Amino acid sequence: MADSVFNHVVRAPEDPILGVTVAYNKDTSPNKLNLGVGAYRTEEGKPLVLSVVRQAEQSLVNDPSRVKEYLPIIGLAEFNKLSAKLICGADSPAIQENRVTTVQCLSGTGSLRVGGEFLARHYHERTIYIPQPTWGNHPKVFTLAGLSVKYYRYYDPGTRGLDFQGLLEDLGSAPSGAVVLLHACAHNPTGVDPTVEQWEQIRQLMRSKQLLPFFDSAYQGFASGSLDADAQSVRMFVADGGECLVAQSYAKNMGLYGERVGALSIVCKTSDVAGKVESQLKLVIRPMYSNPPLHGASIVATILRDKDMYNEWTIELKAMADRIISMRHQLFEALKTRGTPGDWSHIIKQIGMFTFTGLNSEQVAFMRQEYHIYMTSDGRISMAGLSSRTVPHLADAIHAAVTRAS
Ligand code: KET
Repeated sequence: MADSVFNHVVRAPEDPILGVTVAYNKDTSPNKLNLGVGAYRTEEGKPLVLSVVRQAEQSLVNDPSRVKEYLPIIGLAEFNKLSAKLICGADSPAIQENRVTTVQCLSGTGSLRVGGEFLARHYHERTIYIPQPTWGNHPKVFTLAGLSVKYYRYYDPGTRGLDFQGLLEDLGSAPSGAVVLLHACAHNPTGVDPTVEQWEQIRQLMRSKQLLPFFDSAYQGFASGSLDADAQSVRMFVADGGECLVAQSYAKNMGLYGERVGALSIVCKTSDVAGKVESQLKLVIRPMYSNPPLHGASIVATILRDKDMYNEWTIELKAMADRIISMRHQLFEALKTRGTPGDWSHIIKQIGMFTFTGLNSEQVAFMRQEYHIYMTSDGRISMAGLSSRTVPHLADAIHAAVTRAS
């Protein structure tokens, strides 16, 4: 209507990641393939609900004592406790000393946002350094939380590896006290993680400069297949007695994407400080969404508290991680067989859900146009969306893009 009070509103572009799914859904080709969003698919190309999750849901449904009351502002207490243990380690002194406050949030994104707003209100340094490149939502989340975003060098396109020197230089010249966002494992989008030795150097540098670590742990278990191994970076920083923040997501590792279940933990120096921090986190959360949803956190708590279910989860998680690794090998071999120009060994070297292919935005557009293959414009493909059946199609498309469209 011409006289709408919203006439001046301009149409916003689609989200760079979730918008890929919107475009994919509109495509009518039977061969279309969505490698955009990081969401696990089975060999049959179907979304997967873990069998241990089904089991947990069944037991929740069958329990007549369960009600739908509001959770407290900080969520389900048992879920929070178990989440802190999952990331810090069951025998973590920080947990035993009551120095960790954990609040249930709306998955990884909500945890980052709540942590960001807490820092903007109560921390003396408002600058957060995030890696270049990083998950596309990071700069937006932290800017809207009230922090000022700067980048540190992370990835070297030349070597398709870590720009470790650049990282050390940029963190070394950051102002004392600045917040630093670190991907706990399976860096998105590059699939490139520091080695344990490099983590140790990062830790020493950050502690010597009082830089405050804010870990984003969205892929625990997805990198190596082991929950403990993938938490090692975080645990190194917790073990030194210093303070840090951790945002956890159960979207990928428990397949709970749409349930929006995650946690923010803030590791403090003393339990007194942790208690005060928690009281302020409530003031961040209450006016934002009041309190978090019950169902997803109940599933997670059911699984984490039960030894058998927990073990079953680790087996299913390892199977997902292994299938992704096998996709890496199949794609690498398929390109080798086709004699596709270039070195594609990064496909098997990179870690986690994604391959950062090195394809440019024209090549990505070409593959969408001609092959109905959807990925983000930076050339990131979700290996979890691939299957043995679709690898040849993708390899054909990459081969054509590299040999014709460049
Ligand atoms: N951190 C990272 C690094 C990340 O990749 C995601 C999601 C999140 C946090 C947030 O996930 P949540 O669902 O809020 O727990 N990444 C995938 C999905 C998305 O963009 O929302 C992706 O990169 O495809």
